[in-house]
Order: sequence, then structure tokens, then C-alpha cells
Amino acid sequence: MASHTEDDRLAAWGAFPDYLFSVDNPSSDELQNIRMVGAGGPYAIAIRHDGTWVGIGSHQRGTLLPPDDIDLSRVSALDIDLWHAVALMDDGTVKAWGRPELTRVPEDLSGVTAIACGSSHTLALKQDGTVVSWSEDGLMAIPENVQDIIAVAAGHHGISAVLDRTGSVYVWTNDGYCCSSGAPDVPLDLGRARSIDATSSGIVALVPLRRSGEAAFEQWRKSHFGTFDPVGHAADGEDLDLDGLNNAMEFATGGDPRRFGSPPLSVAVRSGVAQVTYRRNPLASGLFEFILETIDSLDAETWTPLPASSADWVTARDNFDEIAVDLPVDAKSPRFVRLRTIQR
Ligand SMILES: [Ca+2]
Repeated sequence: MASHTEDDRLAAWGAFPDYLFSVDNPSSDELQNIRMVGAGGPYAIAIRHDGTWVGIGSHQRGTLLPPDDIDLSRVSALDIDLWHAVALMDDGTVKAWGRPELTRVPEDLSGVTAIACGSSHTLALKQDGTVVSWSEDGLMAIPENVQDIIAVAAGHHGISAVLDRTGSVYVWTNDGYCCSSGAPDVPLDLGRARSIDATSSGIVALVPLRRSGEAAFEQWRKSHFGTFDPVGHAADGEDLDLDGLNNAMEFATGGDPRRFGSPPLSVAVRSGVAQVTYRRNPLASGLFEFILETIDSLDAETWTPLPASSADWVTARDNFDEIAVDLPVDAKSPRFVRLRTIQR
């Protein structure tokens, strides 16, 4: 770890394993007047205001030492991994050094605003929100749907992660296999993320702390309406398919807000007992309270909540749980039942 402090000194901490070779261990005097720092893998490079530099950690027998022909005073971002380093220059071009097979920056690459260096590949983010990626095998494919990108991260084993303008995070690996979501062009099920970074063993995403179920509700809006925010057709009170269930109720009961489907509550009467069945989205149960209420006449004003019972039958279906509750009924007098969902 290395950190650039407010008064331009460098703080570095961590441990270097014994198997690393050629370790730089500068004195604190050398770590003054630092303009920026790039770190990752076994090495950190601190660039001073005068364009000189100092390194900390293992430079891999010289592999990670900056070559003389790069003007470090013009570096605006720097990332390092096990065997190569990548610098974003102030004119939007990219320089790389380290193992030769990893440092073949694509010709004519320009307009770059951010870079990320993995152990075996590199990512560059361009001004237009597109991403360029390369490894020792040349240019790497970028998944479809990955556009309007604002941040990139690269890990080991060819893992790439990007954050788009809406807050969706996409992750993929060299061979197109994705470890978490199953498909590289499907965003991770995180809700809205603020930033991403990579470690040697995976990807880290910073997501706002929310109540249980809120991230799932955001993701639900995104998959049905293309936005994380409760606006327009995605607002909680909207009912696009005109089935009488607003979006909050559709999410809570595992419904499809764009398709008129079966109601979330049904009743079957058998020999003096009404079995009341309703759908509950397991992802929503932390955010919504589900209350069954009964009333004897629709002219009456007060609905009576049914006590939650441990004897309720719960059956897990694909997208929801089905809750069945037995309700005694008298054949001679009507009884009505309704389901309320209250956002906590
Ligand atoms: Ca609806």
C-alpha cells in the first residue's frame, strides 16, 4: 500500500514476501515532494514534482523501473501490477513498461482518460466512454452493452471490471467467462455502485450502504425500466401494465411490472377453511412488511390484520415464495381478505 499525503510526503506500508528480489527501500528523505504515486503488485513508484521518481518494494529485477525516455513530469495516472506498469500521459496517450509481451500499447491509442493494469492485461478508458483492452495476445474483446463507462479496474487472471454512468458494474475475464453474473454483458447484481478497484484476487466495488432489499429494488427497476432511480415509469406508485399493482407492490410480490399477470393473492375454499395464498419476493422481505387483513363487510371501515403464524406454509418458487394461510370461514357470512405491503 502507498499513500500520497497532503503535505506531499509518501506513506507506504505492507510486507514484502521473502521470495521477492531486488527490493527498493528508500529513506524518508527520498519520499518528499511527491506529486503522485502508482502502486500495485509488488512495487510502488512515486513521482516527484520535479519529474524524478523513487520506488518502493520489489522492482522484479528491474522490470518495473521506469525507462529514461518517459517524461514522468507528464504522467497523470500510473498503475502497476506484477510484471508491467502503465502510465497515462497528460495528452491522453499511454506508455507502458515491464515485460515486453505485456507492454504493446495499441497503435494510435489516444483520448484516454483512465488506465488499469492487471497481472496479464491492461485496460484503457477513452473520452467517449468506450474501453480498449490488450494482453500479450493483442487486443481483447469488450463485451457488448459495455458503454458509457466512467471507471475501469483490472485484476489478476485477466479479470476486468468497468463501472458505467448509471452505476452498473460489469465484470468479465479473458476468455469471456464471468465469475459472478454468468454473462460478461450482464451487470452484477449490486444495485448502483460508486467506484471500483481490483485486488490480486478479485474486484472490489464501493456501493452505498442501504437498507436490506433496497439494492435488489434498484436492480429490479434497472432490469425492467433501465434506471436505478424511482422516476418516470419506474416510480414506486406507477402502474405501467394497468393491473392495479403499483411498482412497489409488483416488486414486493415478485410480479412483472410490464406484463398483466396473475394477481399476487388468491383464495381457495375447502370444507369450511379458506386457504389464502400470496406471493412474496424473498429479496423484498427486508424492505417490505406483508400484512394479510380481513373484514366481514365492505361497508365496514376497519380491516383486521391476521396475526403472522408460524404454521403458514411457505413454498419456494422461481422468483418468489408462495405463502399459504388457512382462514376459518362460515359459509353463511361473507369474509373478505386483502394483502397490504408496507415499505419499512
Ligand atoms: Ca402493475
